[in-house]
Amino acid sequence: MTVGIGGAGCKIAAKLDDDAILVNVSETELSKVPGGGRRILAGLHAGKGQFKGSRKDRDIGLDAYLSVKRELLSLIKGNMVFSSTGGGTGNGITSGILQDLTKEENIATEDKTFFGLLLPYARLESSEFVSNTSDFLAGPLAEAIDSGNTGNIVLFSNRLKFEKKISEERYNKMLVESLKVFLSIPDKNDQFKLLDGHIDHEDFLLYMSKPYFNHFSYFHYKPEAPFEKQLNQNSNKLLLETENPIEAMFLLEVPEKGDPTIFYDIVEYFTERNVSPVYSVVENPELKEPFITVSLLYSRKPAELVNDFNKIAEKHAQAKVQKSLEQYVSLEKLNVNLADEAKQAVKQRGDEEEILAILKRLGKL
Ligand SMILES: Nc1nc2c(ncn2[C@@H]2O[C@H](COP(=O)(O)OP(=O)(O)OP(=O)(O)O)[C@@H](O)[C@H]2O)c(=O)[nH]1
Ligand SMILES: [Mg+2]
Repeated sequence: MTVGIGGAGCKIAAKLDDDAILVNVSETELSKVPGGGRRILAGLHAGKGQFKGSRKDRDIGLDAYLSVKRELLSLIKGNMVFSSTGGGTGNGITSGILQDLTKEENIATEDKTFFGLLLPYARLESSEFVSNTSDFLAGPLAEAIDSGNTGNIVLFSNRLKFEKKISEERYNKMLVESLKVFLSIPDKNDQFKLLDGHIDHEDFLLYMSKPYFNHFSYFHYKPEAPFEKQLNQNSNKLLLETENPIEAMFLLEVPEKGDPTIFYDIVEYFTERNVSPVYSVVENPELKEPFITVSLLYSRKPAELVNDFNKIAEKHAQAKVQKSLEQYVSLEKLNVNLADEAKQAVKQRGDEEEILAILKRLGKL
């Protein structure tokens, strides 16, 4: 089951799962989400009618969390939660969940929660979204990861959406389709003939229950070319960039009568990096060439993650400062232009000597 929180979280969860539970503080926003299942309206203390969102204020989201805390904490167990990190509602309610998970003693593997978080593109999105995200990564998320009480965390990014000017609807579809490729690993193991290794539902669940960042990608695998190069070239552009993996999983699908031994090079690639991958090789008769789905778990320390994120945000701020500096510089340029003007004026009066004197005074000669 899937839980969507706030604007972005609800839209994405509803696309992934017809039974998704959708949570928001705004009745208007909730009723507009197409698809999905039950709606939960989180209550606001100060609310006089709840038709507005949290207006990017994470404290309002956190306040609303209190009204749904008990219900949500049991709903998210063993399930997937989607939220943006920039919006007030998504950020606030998800922060509340993470803070409560952090306090729990010991959460069983099958009860761990998977988080799909949508990060703003710092270069182009509003500064409130960016600072909410920094606070979220540095605070509730960092603490929850340290407590070991979350499952995998996937960091989706809106970078590609803005850079390639993709519509929200289409981008959400891309995010969901991409995640579905990763989530289909255990079903494909059931469905297709197994040639080597095996990932069953329990292995998959165990993998998903680890409190690390999950970066997954998929591509047609060419056995004659180095795996490392192909992995780098095909990194998933919908996700935040990855770090060195500490664990890995891959599913290799080969065509009928395909060579079932081409996976050894991939295992070797990982073992050279001290990672022993969980893997399986299956025969997919619909394929013409091998196809690989690979997931890397990495443990970017939250502080470093925040640093990365802040660096992008800082660059953005610097660009702004640079712009205003340029405006200032153009004032100076105006002085130079004034010199030209003076030159022009004197020229009109026909006094060449005077021109030289003026230019000298302006430091031009
Ligand atoms: N990819 C994508 N990003 C979205 C979508 N809706 C919002 N966002 C992003 O999510 C962030 C804003 O968060 P929302 O989820 O809209 O906000 P919210 O949680 O409803 O919080 P408030 O509206 O402030 O109450 C920004 O970074 C937006 O670019 C969406 O449908 N798809
Ligand atoms: Mg909203």
